[in-house]
Amino acid sequence: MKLKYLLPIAFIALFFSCSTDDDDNTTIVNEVEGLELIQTIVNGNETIELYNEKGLFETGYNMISLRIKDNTTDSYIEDATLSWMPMMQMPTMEHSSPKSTISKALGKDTVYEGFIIYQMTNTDGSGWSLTLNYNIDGTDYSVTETISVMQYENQNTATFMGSDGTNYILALIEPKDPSIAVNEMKVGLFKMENMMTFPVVEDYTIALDPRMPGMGNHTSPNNTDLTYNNADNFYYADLSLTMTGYWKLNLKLMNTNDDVLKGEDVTDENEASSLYLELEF
Ligand SMILES: [Cu+2]
Repeated sequence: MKLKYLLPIAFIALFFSCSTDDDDNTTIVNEVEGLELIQTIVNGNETIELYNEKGLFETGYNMISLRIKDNTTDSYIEDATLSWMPMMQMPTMEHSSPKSTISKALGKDTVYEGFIIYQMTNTDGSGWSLTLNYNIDGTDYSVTETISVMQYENQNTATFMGSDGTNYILALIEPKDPSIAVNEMKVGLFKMENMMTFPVVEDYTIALDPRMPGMGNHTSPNNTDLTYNNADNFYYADLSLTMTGYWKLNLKLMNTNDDVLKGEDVTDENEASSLYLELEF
């Protein structure tokens, strides 16, 4: 065959293969793109997939995305309702942790999301289990599975008893990617009502004094204290980081009467507060 006959055939073949690819791409949207699978939990006819950015649970704040697959149809459930209960088994007792409700991720059809704050773990990552309760078309399901929670390298969570006798959990949420700038700092503050219940603490104030212990304990200008935002139930501040390295974020927790519940001022004699979070970048 001559080239002038071959070329049109090649073009037609190219055209059809391209258009077929385009059709596939528009119908199959990957709703968990950019996320890493942590674990799958098989429960009868459903498989629950757990995702986050790192693909593993760590101590501190974990934003988690979930999908439920119908194993019969191999499709993802779009109208389930879900709740969860993380549980840590300790030698003498068991306890849960601060967590959010689970809701449909914004703009997604098959992805649900929420957060869990693991306040501690065993050195080998053991100790935790996760119970998932979900409802599909009026039927309730429940499954409990062992999960691994690894220890994060810095103190991104503080568990402490305040001078009011209440146990609190404070967790750093942002900055996730700190830079030499005034960063938005975001933390969650919860109280331990009992072993299972950790409600948000509202309207307290957390004084912020970031320091670099490795460099004469210098601070930085233009920081603000953490204040409560009732729109999302987290605390926000301006965190000024003037150089890379290890920062100790010294904190002082005050209740609505301005009573100090935990933490001390950093002075020449006192190089750090007993309440702090750590950051390294
Ligand atoms: Cu524990």
